[in-house]
Amino acid sequence: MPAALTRAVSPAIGCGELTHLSRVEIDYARACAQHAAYERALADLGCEIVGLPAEPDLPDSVFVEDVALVLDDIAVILRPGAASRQAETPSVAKVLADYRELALIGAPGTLDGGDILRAGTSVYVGCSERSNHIGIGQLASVLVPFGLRVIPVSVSGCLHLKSAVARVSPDTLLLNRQWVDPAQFRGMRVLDVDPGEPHAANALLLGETVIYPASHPRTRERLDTRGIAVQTVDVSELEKAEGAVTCCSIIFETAVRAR
Ligand code: CIR
Repeated sequence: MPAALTRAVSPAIGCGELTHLSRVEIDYARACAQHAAYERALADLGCEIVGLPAEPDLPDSVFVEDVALVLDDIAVILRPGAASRQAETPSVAKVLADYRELALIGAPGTLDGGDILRAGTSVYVGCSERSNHIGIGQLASVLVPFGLRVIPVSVSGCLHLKSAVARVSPDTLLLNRQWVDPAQFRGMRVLDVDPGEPHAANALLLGETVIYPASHPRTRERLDTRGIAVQTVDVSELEKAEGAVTCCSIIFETAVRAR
């Protein structure tokens, strides 16, 4: 059974990091309701929710994706590129230690989970403002023994690689080519976001269904046309904090236990 590690929205979410967005007020109660509906969508698709309590002093801590990468063989505790987010890792590491052996990205390496996109044995990692070459090199060393190949990818104009591209089927990427060059992903089919919806690439593939933000209806139509099953969630308050659907969970198989 898959698990989804999530963390409740911090009451300080309005003070989080912003890189490409201007600050607008976030309705905390609405953000919590949207997060709860997101968790329900994960549960409806078969995930056991492993929920962490809110962290009042860590504004961005709902975006758990950025602090760990969990694979069948190992969990890698990342080192977020924003200093304000580095204290998010210990509580996530403590939970994941029940399920996997842990590896760590160490200083001066930085790596945000939002920059990591797995497709089979390829692990694409965005060279972004948050993830540096040292962190990417450390990840490559950790993953080689498990038969996984890290492929650094150029990305610009957005926060993370997965702001620009995400998987919507085993071999299809939803992608904004203004921010990432599709030629970097060999052997994958590409579905372009609607040009009027630049933030529409972030999608969470769970089994054969894509959890997808309600804010990108024209791109959603493109998914429908391709025959991709979509479960829409409203994450408008979390989008004001520069988050979307991949960043609010870490999905992993629980059947694989630490050896
Ligand atoms: C940040 O800038 O770190 C947060 N405000 C948003 C992080 C979103 N993370 C993600 O999409 N993986």
